[in-house]
Order: sequence, then structure tokens, then C-alpha cells
Amino acid sequence: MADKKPIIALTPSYYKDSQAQAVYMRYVKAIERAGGVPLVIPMTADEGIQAQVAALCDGALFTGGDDIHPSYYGCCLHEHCGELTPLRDEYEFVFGKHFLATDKPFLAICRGIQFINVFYGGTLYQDLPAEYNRDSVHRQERPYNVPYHSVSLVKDGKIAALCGMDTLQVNSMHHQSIKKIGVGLVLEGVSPDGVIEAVAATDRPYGVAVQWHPEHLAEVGDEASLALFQSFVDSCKK
Ligand SMILES: [Mn+2]
Repeated sequence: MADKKPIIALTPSYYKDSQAQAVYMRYVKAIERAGGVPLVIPMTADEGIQAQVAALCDGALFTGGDDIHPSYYGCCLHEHCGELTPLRDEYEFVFGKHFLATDKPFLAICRGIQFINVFYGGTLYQDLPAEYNRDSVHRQERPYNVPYHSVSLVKDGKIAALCGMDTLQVNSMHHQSIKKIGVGLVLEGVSPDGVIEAVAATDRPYGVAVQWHPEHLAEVGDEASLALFQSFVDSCKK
């Protein structure tokens, strides 16, 4: 079965009103387009189930979503911290514990980079204007498939190599970001106002995390975004 497609676990968000777990179709399409099998994982904190899910997938895409409760990085709740979803925090950290114990590839987007950073022991700004710089507004208006700010990529970094560029034009729909980078992660890119926008993991062949949303930009053919998804899914075949 040499041409079997790699199975990519997608982490869903929780929608309280309908008690539903779901992911945006853009993530599904981006993985499908790159040649992977997008598999939305169950929202349960059951250790045995998540261990099995982690074992069956070839890679994981940590998607965007609500803010992570700051207790996960040892901080008190700031008044400008955003919407929290305890159910998502709980299942994602259990899945993460099992999945990230392997050296399987991951791609992490928006909340995803924040989750990865917290998992690796880092911290977050709970609100950029309140805790970092009041002029650092990283929330653009719709449409989200147009760039909002640039990201300077670290020279000789993983993303610079994957995309073949030293600067990217990205969208921005976040109000939190990495404060202290977790152990085992390295800086990959920063915005003009100094916000950490990308990191990579050093404990596996492929572990890339970005603060922007390449799934929106991939829809309009942005080459760097397509390259991110393609390189990620390709790395999951190995
Ligand atoms: Mn940004």
C-alpha cells in the first residue's frame, strides 16, 4: 500500500450552543489538497482513546480557536483574556501528551502555535494591546484571505527553507501571542512590531507552528501557504 495517504489528525473546536465539535472546512480542504486524509479527532479527555488516536494518525494539525486558560502556563486570568473553552483545553492537552510523545510531524495554526508553546513549557501574552504594546493590534477585518502584515523569517530557518523566502505577507486574526518560547522550540519569524509569529520544534523532523492562518491564504493560491501544507503532509508520509 505504498500510495496510501497519510492520516492527519485535526483538533476541533467546541461550539457550546449546539454542543458540537467542528473544524472549518478550509483546514479539511487544505489537507486534502496536499494529499492527506483529514481526520477530525474526538473531543474527549479519555487517556486510552487519545492514546489510540495519537497512534493511528501520521501527523497532526492543531487548529485555531479560543484562548487557552492561563492556568496551563502558570498565570492568573487577565481581564482581557478572551473566550475560554475548558473542554477543548482538556482534550487537546491529553491528545497532545500522547501525540507529542512521538516524533510525528505537526503543523500548528493560531491557537495551535499557542497550544504548542504552552505544551513545551512557554508562556503567552493574554492580550497583546494590554500586555505587550497597546499599538499591537493583530486583528484584521474580513476578508481574511488578504495579507495584513509581514513576517521576517529567521535566516536559515525551517520555514524560510520550506517557502524559499525570507519575508512572508500574512493575515492576522489573533490578540494573543507567544511571550516566552517553550523549551525545544526555536524562533522562526517575527512581525514588524516584534510579535513572535512562528516557531519550530527541534525534537522531530517536522514541527512548524504559525500565528497566522495559511488555510485562508492557501484558498487564494498563496505560494508560501500552499508550501506549508504540502511540506507538512509530505513529511507525514515518511
Ligand atoms: Mn499577527
